[in-house]
Amino acid sequence: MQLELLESLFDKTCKTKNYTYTYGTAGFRDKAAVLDTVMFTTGIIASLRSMSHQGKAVGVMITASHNPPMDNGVKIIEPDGSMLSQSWESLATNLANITANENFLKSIEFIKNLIISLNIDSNIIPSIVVGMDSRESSPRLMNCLLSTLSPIFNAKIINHNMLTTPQLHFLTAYQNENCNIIPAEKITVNQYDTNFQTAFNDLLKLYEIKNFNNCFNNLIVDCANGIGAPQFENFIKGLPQSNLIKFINNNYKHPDTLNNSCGADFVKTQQKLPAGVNDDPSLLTDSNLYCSFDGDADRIIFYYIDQTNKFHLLDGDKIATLFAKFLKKLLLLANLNDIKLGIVQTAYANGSSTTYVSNTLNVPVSCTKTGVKHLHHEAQTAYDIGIYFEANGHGTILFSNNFYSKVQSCLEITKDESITKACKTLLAFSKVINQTVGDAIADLLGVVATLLISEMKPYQWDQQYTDLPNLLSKVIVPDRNVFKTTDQERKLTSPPGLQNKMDTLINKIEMGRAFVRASGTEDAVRIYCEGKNAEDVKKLSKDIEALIM
Ligand code: 16G
Ligand code: ZN
Repeated sequence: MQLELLESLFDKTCKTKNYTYTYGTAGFRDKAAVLDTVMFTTGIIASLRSMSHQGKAVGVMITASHNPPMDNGVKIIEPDGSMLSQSWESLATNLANITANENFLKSIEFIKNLIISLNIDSNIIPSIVVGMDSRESSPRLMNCLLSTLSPIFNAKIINHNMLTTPQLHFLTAYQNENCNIIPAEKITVNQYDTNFQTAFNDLLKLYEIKNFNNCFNNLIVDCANGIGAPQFENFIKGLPQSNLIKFINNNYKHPDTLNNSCGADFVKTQQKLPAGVNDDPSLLTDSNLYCSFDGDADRIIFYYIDQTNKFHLLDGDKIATLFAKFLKKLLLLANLNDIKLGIVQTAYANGSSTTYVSNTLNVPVSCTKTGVKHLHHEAQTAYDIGIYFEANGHGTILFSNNFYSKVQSCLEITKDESITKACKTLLAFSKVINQTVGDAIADLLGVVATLLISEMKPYQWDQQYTDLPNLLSKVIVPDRNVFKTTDQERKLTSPPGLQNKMDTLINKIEMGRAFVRASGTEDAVRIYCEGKNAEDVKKLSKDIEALIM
């Protein structure tokens, strides 16, 4: 390693000193102004990660998702498109904090030890795929990230510039899967687009669907003024009926408006329409379907208004149950009863959805901690078709090798037309879904295809079950780290005695349920409450807040 060169790059780039970084629920996230040092070290960690995978491409995405415009963040993507392995999260954190708080030689010592302890061959050339969202700070932080890659590691860099987080996950995996056929520099977002456009169009062809008006007049897409806007505007050029799609909050060239009174997080937590819908009265009708992306388009939630203009949310729980009902029916039609279908949720899932999945759909349901990596892992290990969604709209479906081989062999054997069609639908549907990570664009295609094939309007989708009244709030406390949980974040173990006091309050209300957890992306503690009666829920939430503050 050229130590002098590394030291001069370090001096030039790492202006933030005496600062503690934490790898949160989904990477490092903070005020953009303090991220220079951690971007520099993340470039180094990504290179080492690629070298430890024999030079396979590793992705690095610069984004802070639904956070406000002045924040930013970074996360590393494994060669198969999944999120960074947890053992490397702590390595990334340690290097960032040594670099920010100790002298340069300590960072070098850490890097050298890492190379030795992980048996990394220093001759391997790393391959890094990078991308960023539309924030104002992203290009500056990209320079910090890239600073060591060529000079120190001689890395092969594919820079996709601005794209959505799930596009980068997909393209990282795609580059590795096709490394013997397609040169890395020929891979662009076009491959992503063509892949999902073709999958969607093939699925609709199976049912000869040409017209979307059975389900909705217009599909209104709120892009949170983020990177999803240009990417999806371009994407729909390859879709039928694209004239029915109308955009709002697509002002990505004004990054100060990002996530401001719009986007998936706003609509889900406020339970109301985003800014922009009301500007044009023609957009507001009960025959439209609406959806909101978040700032980097890895989440989506849907909604509609009824004839009295009342807002109805179709969140991640509703997306999961829509998919589960549809896929279960196909499995039954094809007699594929030994393919294990299941849903993975978090504690935030509405109690009604969990009851509906278990009692009405008769589909097994698991609960994990918040954060895609936990849900993804459970969906992958527990089921052949693992549907995972957080209530906030982050999720996807994973299809196992066992799924593909069973459906393929059924297709080869059967002479029955309806079984053939069910098998073809299952295979075609699995291609519409981005199996590397939750993806607003792919999930949108999945939802629209399901509604069209099932001939369902938004209000009929909503009729599956009725959400229990619920409230999510956040409080700022002196030290959120004292809030420790167990049982997939459903119970507190610390501060001592708090859970017992909460239980007394929860038991007082009908169908009461509540939990408290420290946020992994913000300096705050979140309180979730639900119950049969909205007034009770409000009171419960206030009472728990009072206990905490
Ligand atoms: C991140 C997570 C999201 C989770 C949220 C919780 C990923 C890719 N994203 O955005 O899944 O719901 O954090 O935030 O894992 P919180 O810890 O602040 O409540
Ligand atoms: Zn996001």
